[in-house]
Amino acid sequence: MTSVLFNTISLDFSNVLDVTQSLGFYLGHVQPYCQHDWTLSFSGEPSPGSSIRYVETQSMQIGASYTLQFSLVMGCGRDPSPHIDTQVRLEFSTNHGLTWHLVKEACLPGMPSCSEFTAPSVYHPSEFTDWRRITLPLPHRAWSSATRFRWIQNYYGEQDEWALDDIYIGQQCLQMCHGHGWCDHGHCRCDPGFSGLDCQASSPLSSSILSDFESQDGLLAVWQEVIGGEVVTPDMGCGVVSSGSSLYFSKAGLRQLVSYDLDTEWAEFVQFYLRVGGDWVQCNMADSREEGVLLQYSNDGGISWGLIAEMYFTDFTKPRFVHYELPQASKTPCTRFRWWQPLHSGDGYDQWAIDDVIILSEREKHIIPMANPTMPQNFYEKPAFDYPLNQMSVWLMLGNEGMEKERNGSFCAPTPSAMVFGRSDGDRVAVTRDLVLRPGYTLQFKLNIGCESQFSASASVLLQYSHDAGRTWALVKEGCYLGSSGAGGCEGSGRELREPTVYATGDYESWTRVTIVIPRNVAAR
Ligand SMILES: [Ca+2]
Ligand SMILES: [Ca+2]
Ligand SMILES: [Ca+2]
Repeated sequence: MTSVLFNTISLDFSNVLDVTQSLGFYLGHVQPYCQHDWTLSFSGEPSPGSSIRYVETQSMQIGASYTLQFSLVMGCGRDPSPHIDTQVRLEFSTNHGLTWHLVKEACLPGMPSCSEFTAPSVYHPSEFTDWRRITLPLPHRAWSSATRFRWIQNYYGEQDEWALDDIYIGQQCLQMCHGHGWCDHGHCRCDPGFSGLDCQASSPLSSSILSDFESQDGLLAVWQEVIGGEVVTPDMGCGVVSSGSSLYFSKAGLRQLVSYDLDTEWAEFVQFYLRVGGDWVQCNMADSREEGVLLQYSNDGGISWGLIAEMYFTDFTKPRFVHYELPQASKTPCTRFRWWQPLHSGDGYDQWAIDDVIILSEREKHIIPMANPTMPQNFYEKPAFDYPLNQMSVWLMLGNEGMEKERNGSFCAPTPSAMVFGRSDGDRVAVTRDLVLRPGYTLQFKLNIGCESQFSASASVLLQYSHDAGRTWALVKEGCYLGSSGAGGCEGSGRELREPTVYATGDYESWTRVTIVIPRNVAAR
């Protein structure tokens, strides 16, 4: 007796013989579907007495460095049936179909021993309104001399069609083509814009995001995927998150926001405003940890995701500004970011909203002309000290700026472009021109005092504001400590402990970024 040992399947469904040798399917048809010429598609009404439809592979020899890749579309533009679970599950069996397991198990916050947070290999129509490629490295559990795979839909109505195309199961390609190509018998066929043996970006990618979500048009110019969310005005959704409209996630199915791939080699941080739940009855509160929002990055086109931050839902019951330094591993020529809510209780539950997302690269220094300070909201980063002309438009007055000649350029060696205050013993000050500020604006700068680690409060730098053309000055933020009586400085419901905007030698011996949300009383005029 002889047996054919399958260890590679590669199908574009143009050859029916290949298909029938590799796959067995129930209620599926090899036919054109949703702009693809040949596919394996599942359509039609459920037949009486049968509630499932599926496709199953032959038994295959699967080992280390095997991969599974396919294209999936669900509904092809038609909305899924409400209130039934029409998801398609991708499973494997190593005992001839006796028992089946998900190829990828869910790994969510709160679950023990998760190395990274991932969605399971269960596909919801909201993510597959058009053809999408999925690439999965095959886990150790799936290795055997006789592994089968199946795609299965347990429940469906007439409109819950789906189709598969371009199935590949076999040896992995180099770096999984970085998630930007098809793996074809071990070789990458790169997507447009990517090239080389392992599909690197052919030309440099954009390196910044500034998104204020003021209109639905143009959203997809900045974001690759907005699933389960839409731009809403302040009187809808969860209310004002930062300013004006926000991106509000409330729908059934997947809820995620994914950026395009960015060149983040010189990016430093990501910041945004987030709210989970809201004050109005229609915007209700998440009630478990998995219903919070995760911020993740991917260096391989979305195949795997590393964590930047978990936004725990109870921390965001009010709109909150957050700022995260990017981890070193997320700084590559091709990195994307996603905000993902792993679980929620369905359409109209556990809503969240995001606003004013900024990812900024050193390569794209910007300056907000003071003549037109209402341009990009709350954005105010790194005046271009390289260009003296720009300085003049920012600063009304500089006192003792520069260094004495013999020490010039010697301040804290690695400062290619900075404003240095080192002349004389008199006041050393930088005063901006008048700015129109609104609540929610942020102020950011990098600071270095003395370039030494010895603490001293005797030569602190104060950050102050004036509402009366410079006659009187007050700290942008007063300190707020336990037991402090100065209640005026402790605004907000949280009455959280807070440092004043006073910066002392020793705390700022290396260049340190300071980010301040402009308090309401400072923004008001
Ligand atoms: Ca095809
Ligand atoms: Ca906005
Ligand atoms: Ca819930």
